[in-house]
Amino acid sequence: MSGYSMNSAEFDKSLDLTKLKPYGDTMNDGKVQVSFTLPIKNDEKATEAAKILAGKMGLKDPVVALSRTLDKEFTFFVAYGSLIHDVNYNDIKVTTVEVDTLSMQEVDKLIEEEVLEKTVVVIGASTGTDAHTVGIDAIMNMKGYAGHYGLERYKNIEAYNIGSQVPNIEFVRKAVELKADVLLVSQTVTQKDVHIKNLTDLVEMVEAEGIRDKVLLICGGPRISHQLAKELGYDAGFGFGKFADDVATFMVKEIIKRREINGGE
Ligand code: B12
Repeated sequence: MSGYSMNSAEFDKSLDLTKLKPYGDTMNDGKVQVSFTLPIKNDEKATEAAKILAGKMGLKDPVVALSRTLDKEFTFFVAYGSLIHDVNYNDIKVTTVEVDTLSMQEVDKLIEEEVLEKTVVVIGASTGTDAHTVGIDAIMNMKGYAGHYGLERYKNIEAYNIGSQVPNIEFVRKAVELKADVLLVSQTVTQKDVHIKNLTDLVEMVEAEGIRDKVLLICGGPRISHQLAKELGYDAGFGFGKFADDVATFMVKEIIKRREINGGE
């Protein structure tokens, strides 16, 4: 029977969150699709190699749905099958930024009422060798992104976006010069873990400069999670689907919280 035709009671019974599997068109069928490239020419033997590899990935009854020649010696494959693995959803623990996101107006009001200085100074960049600007622009630019205004538009935030491929040392110097309250770092390229090394270097520089406890250090990017950020010594990390209002809410609430802990300093 297809999952689509089940009523909700039957549906609930066949869903076991302790053994969660991908859903194709029937509950628990485990259907997935994978794509990859092999450095071999596109022929029958290549398709067989792709099928065997898909089987070794844990796909039962794999089928190669597409093999496309990329070059004389490279072939792209799409294969599908039923995943033999499952996951216990109930056992999963994830560290996330826990704040109820406020609107731009609410954040501005909170700064006005609760933060002693007039404005919160924020400096942002894509640092190291990373040339991607669109992510940090999405968070900072006046016009914003996907219907969320960027930090430059906030009345009580002084935002400085200093671009991409900014050396960490220059970024830290600028933060000191501007007396920044918040440092925002964007990292998009994660090949060979280049982001880990760069983010670690930055934390070390901020510490060496003696400003670590005076600033909020926040990183973001498509493959950045809050958990990774915390592990690397950052105060928070924001990834895919996060916007200026999420980070603005976090930073302002965190500044207020820290001020309260330090007795209003
Ligand atoms: C546009 C683009 C480029 C442009 C960048 C132009 C520019 N001015 O930015 C150009 C052509 C220059 C480029 C170059 C390269 N790119 Co490129 N690029 C892309 C592409 C197509 C889109 C990225 C993008 O703009 N996303 C849109 C933004 C809005 O999304 P976002 O960055 O995730 O940002 C959101 C969140 O992550 C978060 N966020 C991001 N940063 C921050 C920071 C903070 C503080 C916070 C709070 C939140 C936050 O908020 C944003 C809004 O929700 C992606 C593929 C893709 N479709 O994603 C590849 C991609 C990122 N590029 C890639 C690569 C490999 C490169 C190159 C190395 C290629 C090469 N061999 O030369 C070079 C990099 C050179 C370098 N030194 O950095 C890979 C990265 C793989 C990896 N994981 O390492 C990707 C994934 C393509 C791929 N599939 O291979 N690229």
